[in-house]
Parts: sequence; C-alpha cells; structure tokens
Amino acid sequence: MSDYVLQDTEESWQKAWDDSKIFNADFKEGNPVFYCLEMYPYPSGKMHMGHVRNYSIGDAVARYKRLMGFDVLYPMGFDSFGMPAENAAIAEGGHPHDITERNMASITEQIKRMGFSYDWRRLVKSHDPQYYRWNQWFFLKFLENKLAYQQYAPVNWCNSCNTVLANEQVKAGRCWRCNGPVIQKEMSQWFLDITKYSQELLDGLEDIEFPENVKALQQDWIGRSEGAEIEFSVENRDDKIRVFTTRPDTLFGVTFVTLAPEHDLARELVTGTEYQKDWEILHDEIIAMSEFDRIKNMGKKKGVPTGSYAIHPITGERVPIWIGNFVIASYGTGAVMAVPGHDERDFDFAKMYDIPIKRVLVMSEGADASEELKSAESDLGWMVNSGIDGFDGLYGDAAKSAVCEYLENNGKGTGTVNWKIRPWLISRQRYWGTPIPIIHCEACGAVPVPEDQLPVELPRDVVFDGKGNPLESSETFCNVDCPNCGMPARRETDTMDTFVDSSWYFLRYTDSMQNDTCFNPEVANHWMNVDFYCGGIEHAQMHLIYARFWTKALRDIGLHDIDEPFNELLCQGMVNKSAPWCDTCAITLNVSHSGCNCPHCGSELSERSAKMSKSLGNTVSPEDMIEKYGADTVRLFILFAANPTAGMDWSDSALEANYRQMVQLYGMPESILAWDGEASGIDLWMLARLKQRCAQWQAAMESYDLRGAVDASHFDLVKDLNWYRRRGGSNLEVGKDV
Ligand code: ANZ
Ligand code: ZN
Repeated sequence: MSDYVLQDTEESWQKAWDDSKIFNADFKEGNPVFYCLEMYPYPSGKMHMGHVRNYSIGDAVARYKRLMGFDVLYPMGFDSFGMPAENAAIAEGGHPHDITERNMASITEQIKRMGFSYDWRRLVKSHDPQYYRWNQWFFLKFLENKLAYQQYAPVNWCNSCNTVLANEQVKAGRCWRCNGPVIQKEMSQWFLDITKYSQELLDGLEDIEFPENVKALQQDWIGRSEGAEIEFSVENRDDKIRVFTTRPDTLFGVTFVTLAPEHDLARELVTGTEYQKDWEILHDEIIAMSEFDRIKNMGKKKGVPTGSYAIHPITGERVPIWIGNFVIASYGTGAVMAVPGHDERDFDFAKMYDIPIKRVLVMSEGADASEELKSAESDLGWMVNSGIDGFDGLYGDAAKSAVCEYLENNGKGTGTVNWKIRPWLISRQRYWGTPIPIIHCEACGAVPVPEDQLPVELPRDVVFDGKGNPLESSETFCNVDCPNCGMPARRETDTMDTFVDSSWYFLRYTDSMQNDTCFNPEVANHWMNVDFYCGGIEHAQMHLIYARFWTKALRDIGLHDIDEPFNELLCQGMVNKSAPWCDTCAITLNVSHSGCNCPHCGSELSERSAKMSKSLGNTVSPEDMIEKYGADTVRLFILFAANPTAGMDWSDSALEANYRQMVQLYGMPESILAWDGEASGIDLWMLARLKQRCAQWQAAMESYDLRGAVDASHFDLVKDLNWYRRRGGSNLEVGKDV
C-alpha cells in the first residue's frame, strides 16, 4: 500500500466531514454540553509540532465527548494582534494587517490538513474590528465602573528607538532591538484595577482543576501576605515610619530600620548630611531599574546610613535608620523593620555594615537563648529575649498575635493584608493592537468615544519605521473633534495589551456568528465554562489570571453568570528531539555540531533530548511528516509517544511503527469482510476481550490518559484480533462487532 492511499483517504474523509457539517455545534436548549478549547495560536506562518501536539490532544477529547453524547463546542481562532507582525513590518516593509492575513491563511490550511474537528464557522481573530470593538466597549464599561483609570507610571523607555518596551524586551538594562540603554520614564497610561478581584482570584483556585504547579504560580503572582503595619517614631522629629512585616513575632529583634531609596523620609533625613551624596547615587541607580529588575537584583544588597535613629515601639530602644536598595518603594509601606537574626537579607546587610544581630527566637522549645547566630534562623520559633513579660515561650501564630495585640492596644500597629498583584497596565505604545477608545480634549480632558462610534478602527495610513508609535504618524486617526465640545482634539494613540484579546475570546466563541452584541448572555451561559482547556505552562500566570479577572469583571457588569472561565486546565508537555550536548559547558548546541567537538571547550559532544526549537535546529516539519506518513499517523504517534502532560521525544522509528499500524488498521475492514468461518468457542473470548478493551479505553479517555486510550484502541485490540485469527476465529458477525 502506498503513502498516497492513506493521504487520499484522509482528505476524502475530511471533505466528507466538511460537507456534512458534523462538527458544527449549535445551541440546543437542554442538551448536555462540553466545551473543549485549546489556547488560540498566534498566527506565525507555519504550524509547528507544539501546535500539532496541542490540537491532537484537544481533538481527541472533543471527539470522545461527542461519542459520549455531548454537544461539543470545539472552536479555533487566532490571537492575531501583537508585536511580531509589527516588527516584521518594520524589518521587511509591508503592513501588519497584510502580513497577519497572509500568515493566517497558510497556517489555517496546515491546521485543516490535520483533520481536527473544529467548528470553523466560529473562527475568532483578534485583529477583526468586529472582535476588537468589544474590547473597546468593555473598556468603556470598565471606565463607568471605575475599573479602568488613567495614571502616571514609569515605563521602560528606549531613547534611540523612541519607544516604550515591555519588561521582556529589556535585556540587562538594554533594548532588545538596538541594544541602547533603557531608562524609566513617567507617562500617563491606562490601567485596569485587577486588584479589586485579588481575594476572589485567590479563593477561586480552590474550586477549579488547575495543575498544582499552576495554582502555586497564580498564588505567587497574587501574593496575599498577612502581617502587621508597625509604627516607629523618629528621634527628635515628628515623623513616623510605618513598616510592613509578616513577622511581628520578631519585633524584639529589630536592630535597624530600612527605607526604600525613594521613601520621602529618606531624602529628608540625608539632606544636608555627609550621606546625601551616597543616597543620591543609590537612588539614581534604583530608579533607572524596573521593579522587575529590582526584584531579580535582590542579591546585590547595598545600603546608605542616614545618621538618624528610630525608636522601637515597645522597648523604646534607639535603632539606626538605613536606606537599602532591596526595599521596594511600591510594596507594603516602602519601609522594613530589619531583623538580622531571623531574616537572611537583613543578616547579610547587618554583617556587611557591622550592625548588631539579636536572637529573639529559638528553633526548639527551651533551647539556649544566648546561643550566637551563625546565620539567620528564619523559621518560626519560640520567642526569647523579648525583655518584657508575656512573650517569651510563645510560638508561631500565637507569638504573632500576641505582639499584634500588644501593638494595637498601645496604638503602635495593626494587623493588615498586603498583595503583590498590581493593577494591570494595559497601555502599549504600539500600532498592532486595539485602539483605546479615548479622545483627549484641551478643554474636556480624556473623553470616552461614544458607543455608537465604535469600533475605533486602526488606520492604514501609517509609517512603520521603528521610530515611536506608528499610530502617531496617522493624521486621519489622530485628529478628531471632541465628542463633548466639538473642538479639535486628539485621539489616544495607546493600544491595548494583547492579553486583553485573549482574556475573553472563549466567551466570544460561544456566540461569534453575529455582530450585534459581544455574546448573548443566554448562549454564553449555555456553553460556559470551558470544560477542558489545553495549552502551555508559559501562560500559567498572565493569560490565565487576566482571563479569570476579565470573566469576573464581565459577570459583574451583567453580561453572563459564570464565575470561572476554565474548569480544567491541562498543560501539555514539550516536544523534544535530540541535539548535541556538551557536558563540560553544560549547554545544548545546534544540530550542525552533531558528531563534532564542542566549539567552546573542545570536549566530545553527546546527544540529549531538548525542546524543539529553531535555534537548535532540531525541529521536525509537520508538513513533511504529513506528506510522508499522513496526518493520522502523526496524530497517533503524538498521542502514543507520551502522556499529554509529559515531555515527548520525537523518534523517526516510532513514527514508522505507527505508520505501519495505521496501514494495518486501514486494511482491516476489508479483510474482515472477507471472513467466512463458522461460529466457534473462541468467539466468546473475542467478544469478552472487545468489551474489556472498550471499558479500558473509556476509563482512560475519562481521565485524559490519551496514551493509555490509544494503546487500548489502536494496539491492544489489534493484537487481540490477531490472536483470535491465529486460534482459528473467522466469524464475520464477531468481526463486524469489532
Ligand atoms: C521583619 C521580618 C523579620 C520580616 C523576619 C521577614 C522575616 P512578603 O511575604 O513578600 O509579603 N518587606 C516588607 N516590605 C518590603 C518592601 N517594600 N521591600 C522589600 N521587603 C519588604 O514579605 C514581607 C516581608 O518582607 C516583611 O516581613 C519585611 O521583612 C519585608 F524574620 O519584616 B519582614
Ligand atoms: Zn472637548
């Protein structure tokens, strides 16, 4: 049998499915529904194996649920706004719109050739004005509800490119494109106050089936932190320093207080002192860094003394006030009570600047309170050396509460909760995204675009020269009259972060075949939430948190009744293939080095499995594989090679074996139909086996153990059938059942 038979068969079935519209999912009141979704792709020109794996998993689940009697919503679309198309326009000329449409056409064709069972009528593309008009409409609703607001905020700014950069575009303080220095610049920008949902976003994790590591990443990002704000007075001044601590139980161990370099009091205390110069240097160094870099940079601690003293709120002791680079101005109160005995950072700092270190906890009950600390003992412990009655001997939460209670009774502190999550900065100074529907008028300020003027469409007359925001080059776009007073005004040129697009596309899919509304509440409620969501772990934080937030925010403006968008998340594993590996340098190299020595150290290279990537050159083209073996073989191989969440290694020989299996399966109906044997004892064995395999398969599918499932359906059952034949079975009725 030649390759072409499989190919032709696939294509003719794909056409038959299309013609009979069997994958169209329609709203039917009362039917059981299942919503199967994969993270919609960015339309680069070509489908890669990661896509193929992702969709092969989703498609298997969608088909299974259809067999089980569900109306299955299984749509596909494109996350088609974003920087790559704009950068391509800058680099090669052309327009992001054309580049995107061209890429979408070619990747769509490749996806279709795989034979996935999508309802293509529902296609959503982010850059379609009929999609992004709703981004704009939601934004206006959020404005009305005070969930959207404008504020000055520092951005990463590259002077030579004249543009704002995302954190990911700043590499070691330099611009990814021109390698020029990146500074922090204050600009007025738009925010969504996701923090209003902090508690709900945290609590919701309990009720949804996300992998534990994803939950942990989200908890981290949300960052709920319970503790106390404690007030230190400043010697000879009226000022107070409020610190935020999660460890009030260590209060008696405070030997200094540390202020963020930007803290108002830091400047005041050093002005006119011998420390002013040092503070200025530290301050300038810090404000040039993004918050992101500062957190990463925590290792290199640096400090400047102020010469002033704070007064311990309970003991009345004098403790020096320092300024430290590791204190983040925007977290908590921007000031820290430093406990070198029980906090590592403070310990290092105290060692470096010769500040006393005090033990106020012991790590086992009744241990020696005078034992010297060789390093910070940061676990919870039993209080010692507190110097006043009622605290020594208390442990953990009891210790924390006792200190808090004492502070509260004396008006020196209160218990509080702090969150790491920050308002979502959605402004991007870029072209290829949703225009923010605002008009700036000298007289009226920032005026929302009236709803009946939506969508605010992206103009075509723009210049992509890599300098600044291309939208600013469009006169037709920028110059408008104020909707309020009619005077000449200027349109907002910021566009929305493309995470906005992916924050509700799954809602749009439920009702994307009309343009009168974003989605009909009844229809969205019918299909939502997504029962099975499949995608990459790299979206554990941003996308999945923003989408959860957006869903809740739309619920609260009355658009649907759903609390959580995704019921169950499956993070697919990597697709790997071997690549040269140097043990000495501990690096993976491009496949061009295979069989050679390491170009860096000269030692012999071995081979190791590594994530398929263009840079390593270890990719496999899905197109080539389909052409050679057929789409079904590729899909069988992908499902059989590893469980969905595990990494899978590409293997040509395994692919060959799966190909032979497909060919055998393909020939089976015909050979079975030629059976003409009598009924015999082995028939019962075969039928029992069949039942067992079906049960085994179904159990595996229910738990998304797709490897186990295809093992039962595509391999074990074939083995059983071969055994049946060898034992003389050839009853056509049995064969037909199988
Ligand atoms: C005293 C102390 C003693 C602390 C101890 C820890 C251990 P999370 O859990 O991240 O909220 N901190 C407070 N504000 C800060 C800021 N703006 N920049 C840098 N660090 C800050 O951590 C809270 C802890 O981080 C606080 O508890 C404070 O140090 C520090 F044995 O206070 B702790
Ligand atoms: Zn006006």
